Amino acid sequence: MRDRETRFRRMNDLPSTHLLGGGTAMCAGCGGLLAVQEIYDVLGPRTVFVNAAGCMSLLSIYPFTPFRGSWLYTAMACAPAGAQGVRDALDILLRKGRIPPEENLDVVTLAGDGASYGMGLSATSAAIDRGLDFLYVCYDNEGYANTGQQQSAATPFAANTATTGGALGNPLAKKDLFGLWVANRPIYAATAIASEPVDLARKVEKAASLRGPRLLLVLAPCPTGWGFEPGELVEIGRLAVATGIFPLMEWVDGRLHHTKVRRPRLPVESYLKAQGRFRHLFEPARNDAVLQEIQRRVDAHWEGVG
Ligand SMILES: Cc1ncc(C[n+]2csc(CCOP(=O)(O)OP(=O)(O)O)c2C)c(N)n1
Ligand code: SF4
Ligand SMILES: [Mg+2]
Repeated sequence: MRDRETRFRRMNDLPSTHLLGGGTAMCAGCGGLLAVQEIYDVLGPRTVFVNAAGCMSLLSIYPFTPFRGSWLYTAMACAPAGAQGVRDALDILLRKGRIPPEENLDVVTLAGDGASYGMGLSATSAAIDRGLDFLYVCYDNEGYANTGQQQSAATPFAANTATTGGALGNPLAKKDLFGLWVANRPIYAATAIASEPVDLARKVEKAASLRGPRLLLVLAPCPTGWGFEPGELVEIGRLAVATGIFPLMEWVDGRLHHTKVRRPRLPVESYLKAQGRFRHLFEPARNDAVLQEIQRRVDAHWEGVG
């Protein structure tokens, strides 16, 4: 097995086709893929995925998909508009009696953070405004992973990506997509992660029981882009929750809840130092100022959480 440093460096040098080698499209230990599997286990085959271009698009190579349900591939910016078209078509077919009610499908947008936090945001906002009946699943691997992990609006402060390097890494804060959705007062919004499968399954069940715009924002640890071994996927996910850097939350009935409150929280450092993208904060010398700033931001979120 290659050591982490070599693999992380090599990842940043690879062209966009790096995921297609070796006869398999996806990387081992992909947190996004595990989340999609867990979500699909709950939703079942009466689902149509409307997928914005990204790593998950590699799951489906026309005319095949690994799902029993349906799959529609769209450009990065327009998956919610594609979801509207599919929903409208299904509604018309149902109204005209061309398909029986039992052939109705749940419409699920599946998009990465690059699409969701950036170029697809206006299509998302319009879909929420129209009250579109869809579940939006954002698998957030905190970068444009499919093209070599360039920085996105979801990249955390201080992380290194293919386009943010040096002693500090990304100087910007991660955009609050969950907060943007909540500000639009959707029927449902939640954060989740595959390494907390019971929490995730309950949220998918809840979301599936509701109608209207619904968000499931899933943190998707990415060994290739974040610089950890595939076998560490679940541990990285658990650390994200145990340190509080990724809060598990739910917005339902107009109220915000934290679904897992860990006391005491682990220092955020234990999550950061397990990943190549933060190595510059520890080597060749510790950057205490940045480490304390990251911890301060995490603590600020949890202040007053009961
Ligand atoms: C308008 C546009 N720009 C660039 C691309 C090339 N592209 C394909 S996938 C991708 C990365 C998407 O990032 P994200 O949405 O986070 O999904 P991930 O790759 O991380 O799964 C990019 C930049 C594209 N398909 N469309
Ligand atoms: S680059 Fe990351 S998100 Fe994309 S398939 Fe590999 S592990 Fe998954
Ligand atoms: Mg991404």
